[in-house]
Amino acid sequence: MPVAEKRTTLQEYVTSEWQDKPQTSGLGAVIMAIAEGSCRVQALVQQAALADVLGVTGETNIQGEIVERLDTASSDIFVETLSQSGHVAAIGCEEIEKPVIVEGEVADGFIVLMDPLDGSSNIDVAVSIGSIFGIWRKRPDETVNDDSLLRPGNEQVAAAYVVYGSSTILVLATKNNVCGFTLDVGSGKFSVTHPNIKIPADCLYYSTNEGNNKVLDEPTRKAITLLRNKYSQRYVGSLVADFHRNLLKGGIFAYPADQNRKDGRLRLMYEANPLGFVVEQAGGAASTGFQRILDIIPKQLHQRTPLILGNKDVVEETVSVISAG
Ligand code: AHM
Ligand code: MG
Repeated sequence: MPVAEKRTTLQEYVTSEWQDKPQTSGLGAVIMAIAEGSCRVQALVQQAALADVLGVTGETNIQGEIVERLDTASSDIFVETLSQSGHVAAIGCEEIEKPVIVEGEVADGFIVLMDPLDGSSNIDVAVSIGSIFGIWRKRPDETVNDDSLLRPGNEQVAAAYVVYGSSTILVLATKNNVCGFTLDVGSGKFSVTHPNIKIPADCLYYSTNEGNNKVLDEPTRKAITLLRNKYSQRYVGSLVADFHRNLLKGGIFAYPADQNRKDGRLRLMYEANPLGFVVEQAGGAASTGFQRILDIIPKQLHQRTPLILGNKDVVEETVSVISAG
């Protein structure tokens, strides 16, 4: 019997979690749209060059970064599945300059912010990549416009990410509950494999781009040195994969501000906020070095932020060194 048949499927999970709960009505459909999209994206990731999806499009995105063909394909797939879910009012996406306002908006709609393909530099070299989603409930009676997407991370109702690695795993976080589901490629179904994820008490790893050491300010360099002296280094260069390992094994990820990146490297709305939400629900913490990520009042859809997240005690210690100035 295929393994997936013996376990609770994602569909069963969302049905049992949220049916009869008006405040989360429709959220299950949004999650299943993410699952359907990620199933399609993982098929492209697996086929890679065979599906003719590797290489660059020749365009740069709103961040001025080179767009890989798989970035565009993933963005198109998730915009399609989320728009067709019937419960998404607007989508903000790393690859699309302006928000996608979904026609035929429904009253109980959600707003989804996404990085459809995280880890672009690893696409062509068969290293783990992923997708990241933050989910906000549309305000009652709100007519959605571009500004409707600029909500702080602490208003998220759920967040999810998918890692396309040696297996494909979807991690879903709602208030106080983080659950991991593994894809059975044969049936196309995700089933529970990692219930009730809590970040382990002991931090094993630190993940940072050591090549940036020379452009760090003195307090930040000191904070990274403390991490280097205590923990093993692991750095994939795909945020979602580095984050997932640290969540399951115990660890801290740091992409702080530096001389070349005064606002940091990573994006607030569809990288830092969703993963900040996940890590907090799993008992960890997420900070800029000076402020809780989820409390940032956003000004722009594509704004960047320094990001330090993982084990709460280690994040707090790191932040205290950085902010001591
Ligand atoms: P992407 O969303 O375009 O893939 O860029 C974000 C990625 C993260 O996944 C990763 O943590 C970071 O960029 C790596 O940056 P660097 O190569 O500077 O270490
Ligand atoms: Mg990314």
